[in-house]
Amino acid sequence: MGVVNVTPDSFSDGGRLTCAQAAIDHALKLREDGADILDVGGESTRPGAAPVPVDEEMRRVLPVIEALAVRGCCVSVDTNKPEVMRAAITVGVAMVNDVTALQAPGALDVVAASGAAVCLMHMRGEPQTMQEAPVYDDVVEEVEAFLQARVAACEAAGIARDRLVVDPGFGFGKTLAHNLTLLSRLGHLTGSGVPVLVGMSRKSMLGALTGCPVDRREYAGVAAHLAAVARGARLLRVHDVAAMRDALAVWNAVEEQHDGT
Ligand code: HH2
Repeated sequence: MGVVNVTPDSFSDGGRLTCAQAAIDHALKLREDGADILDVGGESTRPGAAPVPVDEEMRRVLPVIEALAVRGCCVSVDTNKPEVMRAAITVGVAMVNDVTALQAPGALDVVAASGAAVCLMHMRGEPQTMQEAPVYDDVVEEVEAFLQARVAACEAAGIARDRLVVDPGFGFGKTLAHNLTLLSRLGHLTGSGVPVLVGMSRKSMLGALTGCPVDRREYAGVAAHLAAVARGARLLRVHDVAAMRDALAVWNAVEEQHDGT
């Protein structure tokens, strides 16, 4: 999954794709680089980010989604607003990627009434304050319990299990230690049968581990995402698609060769 942020303030690429044509060109390049899904977002969720009004978010994402869908791309919309979800589904998204796991009033119904897939992500708190002092008794158990509850809520609302993807939400109300615990024990989530998506691309956990600024975290991101694949992750949300594609080509070739000895 390639990241297409149509925002002025995203943490790693804000302001680079604020006009629709630049975002469309970038997304098409990501597809050429090997992305199977293009994730279009119009509101940053970085720690401290300011909320964006519905109209403005729609103005940012809808022309981009429509242009990509018309070209046959598989597009997801990164939003937590039911109004944006509904409009994005109308212009052709195949998936709703919601960092609040369809908890907004009406969100479950909007997705249930469509055929779209959905990514349910765990976040502790809200972007404005989520990194202040996140505390868990057992981060893996708590994230797993939350995601299971959201899967159950989706099923109860009529969204079949085979339309669901879950995501532990790296960096969303989590310290470096929480993120590393979740990554190292990702097998607890991938064992549930619902495909797991992970997104660590360029995030501060990689900066903390390497000392690299946000524009030099590509290698660290590849390593982190391969660690997730080794533990069963099925979808990777990344900015640097070409690097990830090459790493996966090598990884998959080795896995296919492996005869269990
Ligand atoms: N991370 C970000 C945004 N959306 N969605 C899912 N499912 N998982 C993630 O880990 C995730 C996400 C944050 O990254 P980015 O979009 O690059 O930054 P910003 O929120 O500042 O636009």
